[in-house]
Amino acid sequence: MTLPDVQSLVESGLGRIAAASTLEDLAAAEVEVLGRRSAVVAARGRLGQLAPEERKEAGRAVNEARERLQAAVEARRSELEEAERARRVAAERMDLTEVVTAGASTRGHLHLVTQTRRELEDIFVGMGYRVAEGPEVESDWYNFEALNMPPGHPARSMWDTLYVKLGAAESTLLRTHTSPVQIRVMESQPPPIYVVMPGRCYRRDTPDARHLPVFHQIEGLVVDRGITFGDLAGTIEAFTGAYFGPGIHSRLRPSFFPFTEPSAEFEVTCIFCEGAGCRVCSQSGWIELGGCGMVDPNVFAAVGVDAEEWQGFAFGFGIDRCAMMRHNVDDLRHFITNDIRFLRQF
Ligand code: 2NL
Repeated sequence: MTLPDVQSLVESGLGRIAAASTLEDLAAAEVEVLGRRSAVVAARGRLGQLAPEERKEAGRAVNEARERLQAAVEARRSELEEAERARRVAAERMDLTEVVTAGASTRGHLHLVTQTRRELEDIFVGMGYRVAEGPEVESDWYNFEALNMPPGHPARSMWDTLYVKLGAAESTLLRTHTSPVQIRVMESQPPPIYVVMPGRCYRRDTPDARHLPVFHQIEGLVVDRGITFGDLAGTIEAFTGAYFGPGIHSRLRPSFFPFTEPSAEFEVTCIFCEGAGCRVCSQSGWIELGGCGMVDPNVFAAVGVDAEEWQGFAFGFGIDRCAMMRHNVDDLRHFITNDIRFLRQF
């Protein structure tokens, strides 16, 4: 055995190791290059045939060859392990952007009542109104007194109020309508005012298909010079067509509210029979949606608006009720049951 023999043995071994492209192939290469039947092991076996003076140097050369090959195997193994790890990380990488944008089904969507509220806001914003919000826990002043209902006024019994245990008895309550926000708006800015206030309201009620102790209302308020009942009727008609569609109209019928004078209920064409008469509208062709009227001078007095200079109208109706009518929902309680099969439809 000559030193060049050992040299070529190392070179071919290194070539085989470098050619291994997977960990399994490297394991096979290791057996071929360093295993019991390998050229290095055979060379070591032949050392005994050498003359003693040659044996020492040849032995060292064979040992070095074995060590170089062993080191090459280890180096290649860590290279392949690193590549393998990188490949696995890439393959198992969780692409969160993909999950988020995969489609509406995984992301969820706004509740029908919220969608309806936003659509109603958009309609009024399109007519030049601003949107205002206010607290859901209110004082007696904002919920009743400033709205022309002094303590003990019989009109207060129109609302079965939920009171909060805070301060003097019955001084703090969950607002029964969004009208307190209108009072706050009139207190905070001078006319002209064109504003709608959507929000959650509370009344003591036993839940059934048409009543819940928590519901959503949107009210509108206009205060300007020369505002007439005709402006009110036109506004209601414009809103009705915009929300329910061009075939749906509105009409006003005399009514009473403590904060408006004169007052009216407003009805819209029955969207189920389009006015022909059906079970839902009791054959009348109309469905009541809300109330409205000209702002009572006593309300203007409570907030310091001069009723000789400024006139105004206000209206209010249920957001939940609009959603029920437009989407043919037969029970208010669906809105709070949170059954995913119901929610997914909208
Ligand atoms: C209904 C009736 C209505 C108002 C709300 C109002 C507010 C102020 C002054 C005058 Cl500050 N009026 N709001 C007026 C008439 C009717 O709501 O049935 N809502 C569901």
